[in-house]
Amino acid sequence: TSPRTAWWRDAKFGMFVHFGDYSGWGGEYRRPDGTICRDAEWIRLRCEIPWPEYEAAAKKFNPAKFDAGAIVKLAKDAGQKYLVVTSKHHDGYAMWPTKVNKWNLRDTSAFDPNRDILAELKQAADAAGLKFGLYYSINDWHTTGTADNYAQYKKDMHAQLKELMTAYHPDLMWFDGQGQPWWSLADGEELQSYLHGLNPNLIINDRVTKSRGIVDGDYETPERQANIPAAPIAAVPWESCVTTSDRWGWARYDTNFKSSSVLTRYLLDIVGRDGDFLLNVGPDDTGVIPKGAQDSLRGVGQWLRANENS
Ligand code: JFZ
Repeated sequence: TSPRTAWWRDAKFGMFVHFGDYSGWGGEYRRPDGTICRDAEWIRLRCEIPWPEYEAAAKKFNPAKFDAGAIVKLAKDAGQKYLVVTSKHHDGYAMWPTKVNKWNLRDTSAFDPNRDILAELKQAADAAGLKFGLYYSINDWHTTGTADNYAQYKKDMHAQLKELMTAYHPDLMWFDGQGQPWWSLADGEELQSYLHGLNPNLIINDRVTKSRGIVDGDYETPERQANIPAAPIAAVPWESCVTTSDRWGWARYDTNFKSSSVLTRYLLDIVGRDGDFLLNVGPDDTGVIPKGAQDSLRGVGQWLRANENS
């Protein structure tokens, strides 16, 4: 196995952060007929929110209490060694001031325009000695939902990824949303070599390409469901992502937080089978990680510290 991926193989435990304009909805949409539709980061599509209404809500999104130092401290307290943060989820909204379009936290929100949460997180992660990763969705409902010009979209995607690589120097890119008819194996391979051209040490997960039954990218990210650790694929580096509650993005109804002992058992199970555990939290509409998730994470860290010498 390659020295390039050594830090990731040693890391074992990371924090996944699902945070975007969708967090502002709190997982609930009141339909015109008065009924409530519930989802989380998929709310735009699943609840069929009209784009003008969805964009108007993004203009009011103001996670003023977002505190990168507090998030990184929580990860440290939990014993986590790396972060993976959603830079752009399926709704296409960029959490950094991209120049490619205005559908981003700088240009379409009520958030302080002088702030850059990815820069804040990168700085806090560096200060704490945590590795820094970014999630990026290949599928983009805002653009490709209706687009016929996928070639232009792919160019824009490369441009956005260059912005991310240049401004935030991620150690890892975590792709998702690759299962689209317009995304080919060749597109994934081209993207992977483009990114390695920008940083030869970058670690990239398998969802950059269509699965061919062997691992593409540097490691496999199986996901059976958000609540149960995935089964490993023999002899392949792998990571299981699981969320602390039932949803990835914040939803106000989603309060069924797993206990510290359940999460510790997941960690031991995954690590015992040579995987990494990427445990998700969803900051709320103000940017704060729900207390239930915080408590569970700190409990895992307490267990780790109590048992590190035994
Ligand atoms: C994707 C996203 O759609 C979801 O919102 C979240 O970000 C999650 C981490 O990733 O969902 C998936 C992706 C892959 C599988 C299942 C859900 N899978 O391979 O089983």
